[in-house]
Amino acid sequence: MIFVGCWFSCETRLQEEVKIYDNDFSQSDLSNFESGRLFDFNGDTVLGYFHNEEILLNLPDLPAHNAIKVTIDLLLHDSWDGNPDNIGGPDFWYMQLNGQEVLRTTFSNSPCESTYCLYQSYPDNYPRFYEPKTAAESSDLPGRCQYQNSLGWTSRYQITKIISHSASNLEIVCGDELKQENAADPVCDESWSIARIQVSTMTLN
Ligand SMILES: [Ca+2]
Ligand SMILES: [Ca+2]
Repeated sequence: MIFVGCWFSCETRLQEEVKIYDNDFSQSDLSNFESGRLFDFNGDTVLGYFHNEEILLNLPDLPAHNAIKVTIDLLLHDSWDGNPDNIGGPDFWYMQLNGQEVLRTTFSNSPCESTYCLYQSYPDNYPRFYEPKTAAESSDLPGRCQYQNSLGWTSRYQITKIISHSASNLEIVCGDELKQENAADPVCDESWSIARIQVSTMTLN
């Protein structure tokens, strides 16, 4: 038995974990997606890109379980502005598991100096104030469109959520509310994609 920390209580222990889904899109497999599309980013096939859009992944026929773990490798392209409430933001990204919002946050790819910094809420829910790219797994990737020839304009995050869950199906929704009223082409200004989704069912006691 493996001790899994204090997500539910400090006595909670993991009895079983079953990987039920693992898709890095290298096989162009979109079979469980209600809608979706793929593109090539920096040499890898990824799910995307999106701007003011939602994706929905439906996983039926799950084995018996009482918790679920979802891990998403998220790519944030170009000039995400984080928290500021103005013509450029806030730039929200969210995740829902069977209708329950488990993350609603903002991201920022902005430069950060003492005189200028657009803060983000991740790794917490909005509104909190962290420096741009806090908790990013990598932040030296090229942008997708506006800054496609510059490194440092796509950041990659690995986001893991564990929730209490026992239904026989799981519906994963990810989406954004991006705002860039002063851009001629807002989709080029900021967008996101997903490099990998992993899902495990868990039995905790
Ligand atoms: Ca922007
Ligand atoms: Ca924006």
